[in-house]
Amino acid sequence: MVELRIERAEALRLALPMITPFRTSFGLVATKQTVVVRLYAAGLVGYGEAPCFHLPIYNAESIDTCLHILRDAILPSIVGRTHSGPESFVAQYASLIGQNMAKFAVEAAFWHLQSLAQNVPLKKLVGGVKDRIEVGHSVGIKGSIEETLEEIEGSLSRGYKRIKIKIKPGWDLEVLSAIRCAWPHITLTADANSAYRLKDHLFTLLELDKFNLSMIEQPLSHDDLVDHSTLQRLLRTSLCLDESIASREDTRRAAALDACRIVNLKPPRVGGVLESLKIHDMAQRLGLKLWCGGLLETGIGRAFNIALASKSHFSLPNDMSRYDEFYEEDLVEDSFTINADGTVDVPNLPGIGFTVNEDALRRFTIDAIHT
Ligand code: OSB
Ligand code: MG
Repeated sequence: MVELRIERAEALRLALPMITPFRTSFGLVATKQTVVVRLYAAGLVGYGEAPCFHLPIYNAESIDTCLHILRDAILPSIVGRTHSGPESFVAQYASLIGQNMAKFAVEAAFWHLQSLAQNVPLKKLVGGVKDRIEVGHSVGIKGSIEETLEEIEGSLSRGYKRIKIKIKPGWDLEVLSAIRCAWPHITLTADANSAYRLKDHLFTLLELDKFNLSMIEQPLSHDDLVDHSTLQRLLRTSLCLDESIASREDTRRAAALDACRIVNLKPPRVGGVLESLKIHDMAQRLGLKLWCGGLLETGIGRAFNIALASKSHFSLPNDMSRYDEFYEEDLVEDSFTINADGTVDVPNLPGIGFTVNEDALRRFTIDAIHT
């Protein structure tokens, strides 16, 4: 790592209209807001993204809390200081409780600066080893089963290797039966975003075993490892935790309780690149399978997910839909494409491997903070 003095910083609030609104059990996103952080050092610009939601519906953060914490705590703690590497950088704001997406965005921008200053690809810097990663597409809750089958047919034809559908009580067994009827053999998963309770929905949850799903993602509450552990004992299908895993400690606890067999690692949810690297190594040590999830990031956030997903222990297809499944336009000029074999190439260029489209960034920005 090289010493870098952060001269100034910016946090931009963006509003990205979605081509079709994305519905999960926790609500509807029609315009995705996101935060892009820019850090300036040594004549270079580093970018990071905090893919928060407009309200605390996925985790406890929102766009407003993220901007508040960046403006009033994180950015002042790092600007005007010289940092010898990511460890001492994150130590500046480590006393803050939570605020993981805000923390991730600034740390990501610092890793971007490091990769530019050292003239190496981000993939190298984080210990990535793969040239290509497998990718899947996440299908929101639709108005009808027909619409769901149509979207799946489209994304399979565009090369995605695995389909994940969003489920909730009342939108589960019937839609899954219809999908399995149409495609008995595709790699299929279901994500409930915490919509079920063991005491209310045990029968339905056990029925999910019929569909040969490669996992069931976050069926129960984010703070309920105990009930996840009970459910995992009753199911043949592997459980995967998303919202429940906000740190390496959560990963250790989930493994100790056998609350899941698989972890969906989202770098913004766990608050950093360093924390992601720790969870990667811990999952490997504890025998948990790993893949990289998404939060409807633009090409900026996806670049970090791709670099991390190129590490050795990521073994299942990652949520890495191309921007045009969700948005008219990306924030990078050279968005990744999906190869015919359902993979995405991991860039080998110095930096994040993609060129930020400053014009698009300006057009979608609705507010900005300067430190
Ligand atoms: O739970 O994985 C999730 C999108 C928004 C919030 C939560 C989730 C998702 C997705 C989309 O499933 C994944 C993607 O970014 O492609
Ligand atoms: Mg999920």
